[in-house]
Amino acid sequence: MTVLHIIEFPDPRLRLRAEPVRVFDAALRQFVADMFETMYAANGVGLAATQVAVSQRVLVADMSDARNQPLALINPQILEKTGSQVYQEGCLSFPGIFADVTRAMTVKVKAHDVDGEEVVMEFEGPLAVCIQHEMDHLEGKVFVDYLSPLKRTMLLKRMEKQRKQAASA
Ligand code: GNR
Ligand code: NI
Repeated sequence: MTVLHIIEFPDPRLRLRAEPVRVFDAALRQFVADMFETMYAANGVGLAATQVAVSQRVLVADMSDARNQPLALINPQILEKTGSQVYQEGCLSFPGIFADVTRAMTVKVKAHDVDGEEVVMEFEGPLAVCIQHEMDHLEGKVFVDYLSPLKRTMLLKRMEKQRKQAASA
């Protein structure tokens, strides 16, 4: 297994709309294993293929405290959304910044698992936030897109400043 490189804002590849997976083969299985390895190594709760510069509709997540509930969704589609919630989000492609985002409280998602079987699952609360955040990545959308221009500019400047400090340390 391999820990993949996570690309960071403003890498233009974060803006690509990912392509559907058409072949469920050993290479896909290996890629999903590498995405889990990468997510766990980075202490993330989710990861979209877009973030490792692979423009394919693949996401992984694990919101459990014990880090033992891996979930991989291929070609996910939202069937239903209900309610709303505000959650403080971060993103591995935006290190060091966090902001409140409003999203649906529950989402019902149709997807394929890594074997190509169709699955329909419902998510609620923080896991629903994570799934929506990852599905956005597959559309080229990122969490700061939901913020006001002022707030977005402030946070991106903060991220840039931290980056420069880290580089000169
Ligand atoms: O690790 C992550 N934490 C997180 C916290 C709140 C809301 C969403 C997330 S997802 C993020 C990992 C990531 O960047 N996934 O795309
Ligand atoms: Ni993210």
